[in-house]
Amino acid sequence: MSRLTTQDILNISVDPRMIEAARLAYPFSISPFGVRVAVVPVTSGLGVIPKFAESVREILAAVGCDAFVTGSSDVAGLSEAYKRNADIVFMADDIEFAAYSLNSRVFASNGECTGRAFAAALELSASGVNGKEVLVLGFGAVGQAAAEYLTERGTKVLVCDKDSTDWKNTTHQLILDATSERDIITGDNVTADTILSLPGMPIGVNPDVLRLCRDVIHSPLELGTIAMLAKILASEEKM
Ligand code: 2YC
Repeated sequence: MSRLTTQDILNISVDPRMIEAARLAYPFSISPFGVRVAVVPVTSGLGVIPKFAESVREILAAVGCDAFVTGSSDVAGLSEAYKRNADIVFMADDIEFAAYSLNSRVFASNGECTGRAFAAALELSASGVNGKEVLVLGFGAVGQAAAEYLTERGTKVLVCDKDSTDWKNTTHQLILDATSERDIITGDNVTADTILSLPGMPIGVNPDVLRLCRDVIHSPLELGTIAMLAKILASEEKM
């Protein structure tokens, strides 16, 4: 899991396609409006990333949540979240970025939610993936969740590791890059019909190659964060 920099999250923007993709990945009908969400800064390990907690708050507020960043960090921050009647707590250390419901035992992990949501966004952009082939690069938490979602949708999933060669000199219409490799996808891999879904950070494609493609799905924090909220709302709706 690559660590974001403040530079990566300076221009946070939420677009309706993200909510649609998150709802496809985790179907929910409850409105997020008024759901009280606390974002707790965590100082362990490499410490706080300036603007990280505020960016998560901004994203959740943009989808209608009543979101706040706790004044305290770490355990004191968690207690503050309880005292301020939060329904959900978002927090991240160097290993895990997760969301916990304070009303049920449901929790959401960023890796899984990011994988499913970027696969769902690819499905929306391609107007369906049933019976089509998708190249998934990288098989960590994000790649596995993406491959699982695409398989559920009847896709022929071709999972390749960043070092394997059998995809390097071939073009693909649908590619999901879940590695954190820079410039892993080249002009030899895309056509004007190619759609790229890029959950990996840093982005694995240089701008010249991006310009060759039909569509590019990339957001450093927004789509994964909204998908975590969707997973909790969807799970609690089923209860
Ligand atoms: O500011 C804080 O509270 C820090 N403890 C946050 C550390 C986040 C580290 N993780 C990442 O930068 C990202 C995750 C958002 C998803 C993958 N890597």
